[in-house]
Amino acid sequence: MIGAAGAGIATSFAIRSRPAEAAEFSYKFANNQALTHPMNVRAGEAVAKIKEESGGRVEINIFPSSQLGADTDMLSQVRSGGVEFFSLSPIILSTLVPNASINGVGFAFPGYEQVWPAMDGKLGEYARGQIAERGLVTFSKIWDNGFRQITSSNKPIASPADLEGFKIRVPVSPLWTSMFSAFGSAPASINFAETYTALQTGIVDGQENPLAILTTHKIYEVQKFVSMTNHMWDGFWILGNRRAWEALPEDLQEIVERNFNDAAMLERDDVMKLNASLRAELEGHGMAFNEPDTAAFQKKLADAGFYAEWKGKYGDEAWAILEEAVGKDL
Ligand code: X2X
Repeated sequence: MIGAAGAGIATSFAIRSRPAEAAEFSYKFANNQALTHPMNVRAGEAVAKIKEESGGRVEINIFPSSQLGADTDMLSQVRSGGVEFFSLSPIILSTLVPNASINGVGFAFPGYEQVWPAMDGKLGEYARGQIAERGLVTFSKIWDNGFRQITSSNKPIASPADLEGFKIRVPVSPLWTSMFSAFGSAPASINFAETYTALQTGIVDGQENPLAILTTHKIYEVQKFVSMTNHMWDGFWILGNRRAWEALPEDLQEIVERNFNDAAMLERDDVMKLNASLRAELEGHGMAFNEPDTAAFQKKLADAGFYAEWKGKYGDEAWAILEEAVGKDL
């Protein structure tokens, strides 16, 4: 009797937990961006294709806007398997993979002409090697976040002196804190999930992000000035939990990886166009733009010992790959 009842319970449990229409692999993809950001638009297309091409075997559900948690929590979750995929700035990823942040060195990249050959070439390969050593999976094509610009609620940033004592939100990463400390600012490490509120309540007076995010995240509602400093280039690696990745048979891995990489290429194009064209739209929302002389900012960092310090931290090998990628001595 007990055996029969037990079997009955096991059967009904099995039926309930695996309905006929459920995908064989049902994975979550968490990220910090709004649904309207090209990252989620293109990722949405990619997961639809993955479902179709896999004959319904792989279903990836996107959780945007830090719905499942802020970046630093999600980084732990993707390591433990709480989420299977998570996209993260390489600069924040450096809290786990120190040298992953090297693309973010202040004023290293002159423009996109240097970014993509570097990230699709040696510098990206170097970063992916470091990520793999820490047990996470990532795809070969990094997604674009963009060149970062400083915004403020109370003044335009026209010269390095304007950054002295400036209360600025920075993402959680030693490189960001170090860079704004070198400017003499008062950087506060705050996850993106709490950034809008921190600006709204005046915990900080400024933040820095690419123009696409100023629009999709409605930062224009809580900031007035945009200073086009282009101080660092930032992207998003899609990170995967290794066990979840290895559970996929090779043919399904191929479908997932190819579609995410194809989507990355489309997303790069979307973001570049947005970052080049959004000024008028943001002015329409009341933002005021200025274009500071960035050479003065770079000199300030050099004088403060920022480059020497980070060359020491990353080591000569990584630094040489960076200098070759950006085509200049830093
Ligand atoms: O946190 C930020 O500012 C963001 C959205 O740009 C990153 O993910 C680094």
